[in-house]
Amino acid sequence: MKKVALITGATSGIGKACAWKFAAAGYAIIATGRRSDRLTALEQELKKEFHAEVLTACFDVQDKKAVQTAIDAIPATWKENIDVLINNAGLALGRDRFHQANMDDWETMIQTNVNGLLYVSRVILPFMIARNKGHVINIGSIAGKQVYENGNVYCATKFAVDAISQSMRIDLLAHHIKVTAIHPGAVETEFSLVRYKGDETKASATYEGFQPLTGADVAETIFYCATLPSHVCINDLVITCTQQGSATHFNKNQ
Ligand code: NDP
Ligand code: 8X3
Repeated sequence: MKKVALITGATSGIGKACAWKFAAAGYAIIATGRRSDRLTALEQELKKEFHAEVLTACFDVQDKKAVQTAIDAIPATWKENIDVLINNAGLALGRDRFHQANMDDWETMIQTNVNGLLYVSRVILPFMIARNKGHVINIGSIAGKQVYENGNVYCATKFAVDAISQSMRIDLLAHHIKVTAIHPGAVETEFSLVRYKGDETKASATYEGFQPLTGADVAETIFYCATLPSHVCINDLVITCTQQGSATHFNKNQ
């Protein structure tokens, strides 16, 4: 069987760009997300464009049972041969002062960005361990390296992704499984539209005055990490656009 990549959050942004990048390189793709119409469209695109082998699995990473059921339903020849797991599904909701933030938003971010990543990894890793190989690529954020004003719980979830990635790497060392954490700065995707709950003005203002990364830029980097020789593992990688110097410093166009 071809190399297999399972990508969570493949319906948009960085995850979708990864599906295109890995499919173009001949990987078989397991694409997941909650929006089934988008998964179907992606499957059709990748088959048409690259004659790719594609499976889709529609589930909410927040739901432990749904994760298990969806992965149980993946044919054994696919799930037993996953080479790369890209834990990408995630979101920010709101950008409010700590004492004014919506606690449901907090719960959704923790449940998705932390628990979802844990659930998917916990179910997939035994297959990698059985083969004594594999690569887990966790999508953190520059917000998991430096906190910023009103970033509170989103930043905390991404700090957690950083810690989980470090810990996973140690626990999986004996099983020859690579763990890479990728921490992007600003990437223009649907991320801000989700964060600002459909407010297009606020979402597009996020990227004003500089040229942000695209999902494809990040996918290129992920692909690079995934295709290094078997004895080489990028542990931790922060990627920003050239006009971003930290979580909060930008060299904006005058
Ligand atoms: P998008 O909003 O474009 O994509 C997010 C993806 O996550 C979608 O495919 C969405 O699919 C999926 N997703 C969200 N919630 C769930 C859920 N509960 N269950 C399953 N899938 C879910 O944003 P990005 O591509 O930018 O974000 C991808 C990752 O990159 C996230 O983890 C984000 O935190 C991180 N990141 C983004 C940055 C940015 O500036 N854009 C910078 C740093 C990190 P669906 O809605 O169909 O379920
Ligand atoms: C997304 C980047 O800076 O909006 O993780 O948190 S940021």
